[in-house]
Amino acid sequence: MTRYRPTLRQSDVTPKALYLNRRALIAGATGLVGSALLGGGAAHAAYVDMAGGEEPNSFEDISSYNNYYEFGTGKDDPARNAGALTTDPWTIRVEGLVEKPGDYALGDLLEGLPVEERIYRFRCVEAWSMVIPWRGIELRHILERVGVQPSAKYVAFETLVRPEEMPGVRYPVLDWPYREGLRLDEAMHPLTLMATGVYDEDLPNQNGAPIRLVVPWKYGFKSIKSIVTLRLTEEQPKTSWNMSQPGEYGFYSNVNPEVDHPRWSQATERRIGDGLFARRRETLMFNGYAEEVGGLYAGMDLAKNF
Ligand SMILES: Nc1nc2c(c(=O)[nH]1)N[C@H]1C(S)=C(S)[C@@H](COP(=O)(O)O)O[C@H]1N2
Ligand SMILES: [Mo]
Repeated sequence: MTRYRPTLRQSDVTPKALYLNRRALIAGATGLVGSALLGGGAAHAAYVDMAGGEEPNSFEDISSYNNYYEFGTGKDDPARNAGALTTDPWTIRVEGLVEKPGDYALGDLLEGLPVEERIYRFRCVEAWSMVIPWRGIELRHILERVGVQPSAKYVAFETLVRPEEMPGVRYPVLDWPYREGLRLDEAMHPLTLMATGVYDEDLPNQNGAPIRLVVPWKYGFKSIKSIVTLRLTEEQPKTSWNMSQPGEYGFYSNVNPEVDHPRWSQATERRIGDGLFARRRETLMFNGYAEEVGGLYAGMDLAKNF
């Protein structure tokens, strides 16, 4: 397939050497040396910083500490096992309440849509976090392209299930395929990305290549990877974690320091890459995006609709 690339190449606008340098330094020496020399604004000039100036995690952190149960439940399983996944060609089935349903080659579905480069906070429900520079397309542009019918109220997403290449799906840890869903207004929000890259690389397989959802104000599990189905529905779709443990994982799953998980607090988080003895960080309402997305939930009881 056509590798999905911005018209303006990263190398034209970003000092790519800095990225490579930074990564080499971090790999070769200590993280401290790398980030002290090359962290901060200059190296991320092409990205819109939507993480309040916080230092992005290294490419190594982002691509080596993952959750992707199709490749195993350990944090290092995806990096070890996902390399074998074939991500080209890639087809996305668009179905349900849409004007133009069909099986779309990924390149055709994305062709010509504006490419965004944004640094977002990412907060996992297990109370760790990262700051990640994503490349992607706003989901709303994809939905506009396929045409949403007026009766549609939700978007359902499904991940590929390919047992030959995904050792984890042989085990019933979740009811495969991995499923997620958004209310239509959440899906249409400009912060909601379909990511195709991190830093100036195509998405590593362990991060959900060739395309995954990113919803920065929700817990990480909403950001479903390696998407093969988009379905517009009238009913609220089933989601994997809610099906598996409904008392622990709701449909909304908005980051909320005031609503604890039944088994642990959500008030603070551990930033991946901080030293073992570093202070935990305060978790922010809607992961710091309250100003942008708070209005979507006006009048809702967020302790009930967790
Ligand atoms: N298909 C699929 N998508 C998934 C998961 C998964 O197990 N399978 N894990 C989720 C969870 S719990 C998190 S925290 C994020 C992790 O994304 P990252 O590995 O890119 O940081 O992916 C989410 N998307
Ligand atoms: Mo997660």
